[in-house]
Amino acid sequence: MAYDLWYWPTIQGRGEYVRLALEDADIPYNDCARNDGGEDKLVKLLKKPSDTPSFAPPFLIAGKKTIGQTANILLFLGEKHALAPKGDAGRLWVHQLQLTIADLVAEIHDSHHPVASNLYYEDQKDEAARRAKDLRENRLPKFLGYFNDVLKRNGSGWLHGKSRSYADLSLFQIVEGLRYAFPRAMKTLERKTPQLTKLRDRVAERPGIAAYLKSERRLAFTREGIFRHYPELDAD
Ligand SMILES: N[C@@H](CCC(=O)N[C@@H](CS)C(=O)NCC(=O)O)C(=O)O
Repeated sequence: MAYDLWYWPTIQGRGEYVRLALEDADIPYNDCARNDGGEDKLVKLLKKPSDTPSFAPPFLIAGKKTIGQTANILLFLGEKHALAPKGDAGRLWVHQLQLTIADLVAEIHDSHHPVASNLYYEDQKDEAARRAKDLRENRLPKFLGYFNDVLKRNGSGWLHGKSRSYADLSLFQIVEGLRYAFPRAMKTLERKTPQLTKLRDRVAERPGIAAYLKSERRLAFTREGIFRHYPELDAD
């Protein structure tokens, strides 16, 4: 049975963390909103009465279950498809790492939309410049340094144990996205976080991921997504 993934059709966004897990583990799925009329169907589904309504995409339909929240979807897939450790301690640790990645994703988004998601970037450029400076100088070093330390301490090249989990795949996306959005800052930051760069390379070489990245299923980074490149927000 293929899963139905529902996410906005033209951006990687938060749907990408789910796609990377599905692609890496070769799990069949329909990226439903990318079909003709799919975006309208997504909007209708979000409004449809349900016992378990999702506040926002992504959400995954798995038989009778509809599962929302990126980290929650990954928790589900991790258990079902060996994308996470089996034991409680490892499972919760990987979930904790994923929630920390979700915090980072929100901060990255807020660097170009610090005042309101509903306003254009152009309407909050001054605030964005201040917020992006803090992201580059304080928050990214703290988050990336944290993940670099976790990788170093574990010592296998993965965040936990001896094999990849969905959190490793998500961290790959973080490095890729930040390289796109903040190329100058990342040059400096990656010099201090070599474990992260190695992880990025290891994930990119995985057969399912390498094939996905070459396919048309992988959308490009754009200024519509979470990672946006505005040269004025970047610096060494
Ligand atoms: N915490 C949620 C956030 C979901 C979310 O913010 N989705 C965005 C797209 S990436 C959205 O469509 N938001 C609509 C809204 O917040 O009104 C998750 O990680 O899945």
